[in-house]
Amino acid sequence: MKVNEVLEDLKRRFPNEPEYYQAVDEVVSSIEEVYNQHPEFETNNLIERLCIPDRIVSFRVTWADDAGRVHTNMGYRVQHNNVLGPYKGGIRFHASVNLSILKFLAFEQTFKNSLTTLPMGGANGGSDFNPKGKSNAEIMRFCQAFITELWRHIGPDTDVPAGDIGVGGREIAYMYGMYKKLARENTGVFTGKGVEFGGSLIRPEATGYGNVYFLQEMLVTRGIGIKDKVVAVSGSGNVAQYTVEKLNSLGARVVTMSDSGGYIYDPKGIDAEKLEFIAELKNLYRGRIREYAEQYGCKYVEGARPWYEKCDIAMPSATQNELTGKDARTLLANGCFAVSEGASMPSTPEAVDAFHEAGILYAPGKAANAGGASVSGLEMSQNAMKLSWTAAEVDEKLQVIMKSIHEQCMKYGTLPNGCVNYVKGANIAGFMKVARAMMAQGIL
Ligand code: NDP
Ligand code: 2IT
Repeated sequence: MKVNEVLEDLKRRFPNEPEYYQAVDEVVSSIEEVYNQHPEFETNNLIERLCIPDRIVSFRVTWADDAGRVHTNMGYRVQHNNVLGPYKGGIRFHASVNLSILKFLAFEQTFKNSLTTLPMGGANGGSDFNPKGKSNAEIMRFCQAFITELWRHIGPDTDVPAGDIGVGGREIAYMYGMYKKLARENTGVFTGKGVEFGGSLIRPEATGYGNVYFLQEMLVTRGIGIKDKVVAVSGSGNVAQYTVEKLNSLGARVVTMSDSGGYIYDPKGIDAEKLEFIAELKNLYRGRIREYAEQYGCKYVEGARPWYEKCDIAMPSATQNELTGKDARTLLANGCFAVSEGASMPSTPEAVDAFHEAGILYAPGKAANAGGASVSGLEMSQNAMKLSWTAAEVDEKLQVIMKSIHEQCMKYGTLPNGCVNYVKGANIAGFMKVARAMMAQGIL
């Protein structure tokens, strides 16, 4: 199959999966030229094998709430590609979860993990379970029910899940506990575990910190410093919180954060103390970002995203397609000169085109948010060696990896005019490594 035929073929064979087509379209259009320079790729039908997941496991998850009512959700694991190493990627618990979303995430993870320089394949999974408003005991029972099915498909050398939306340290710990009981082994089958039982230091921070490290690398290419820059961040979960923490430590001023209800605009900046309030609000009470505006007397905009506020830099860190073409044009009109994605595929194709046309610095999630997967890879290494590195050691390795990802993007994405197309760079660099490994391992 030719590379330009694959998208139509997928649409025909797998109807109604828009996020999946969107992720595939972005990759195939950036690799087409390189792909066609390698006739052996087409002879081996590499593109079709690369776009269709190796395997999808789906199952029913039944659990009882605190009142004794019995609920059934769907559970999934999309094992996309394991040519570089064990399947590896997040687990998402959100009411919107479906196969289109998980297939896009697993596809994207394959290239992201390739970029990390570590030996990991790509996967993603989750459930349409909605964790909002659930008690701790309900979360625990759900995680246990979910793993009762999933455990037979994962393992430290086969598939290593981690967190994503709705899945943090608490959920990983419950899933890991149940896995251990069923598998009768104590191995690093999940990443993002508690530090007391094999988790890596800096893993909770890694995605947000990594995104800021990547942003810094981009800014350096234009001789721009991060100090005093005004940054709009979306989201207020794991990725957003540590993005803001790192930005603050470097002297930037973060003026927005958001959740699924709306966003806050605090022109004085969300400093360390205010961030502590958000961390408590979100991590302990599962509260709403609106409460920040009540606490600190700033603006809250219900049902909107923060892209209409003036900023120098935007770091979308909530969810897919949260930044549209119209949002992108508004950001550009307000003088925004850099966008670095903490979330997975947060900008729509129209927004990405607008950033590219304007020639601003724009980093796609699969490069900029690869810090989380990278430290997950480092957690796997520590577990395999049965030792643990200090926070400083892990942070240093994370910085080296983010620098290397930036270099790979420059290598494959530098345009004749000297600008870097980070989408093209990340996709080609990620793809070439996977393609070479697939060619070497034969037709499978
Ligand atoms: P969390 O669950 O910790 O936080 C998610 C945040 O995004 C919350 O503020 C949530 O609001 C908001 N959000 C979720 N869905 C929507 C929606 N449909 N519309 C508006 N807001 C929404 O997740 P993470 O921080 O871990 O993940 C955020 C993004 O980062 C995802 O795209 C994920 O794939 C990506 N990512 C995460 C990594 C990790 O290590 N955790 C690694 C790499 C990428 P609310 O509280 O109202 O639900
Ligand atoms: O999207 C992602 O990279 C993640 N949710 C984390 C994956 C991982 O294996 O740490």
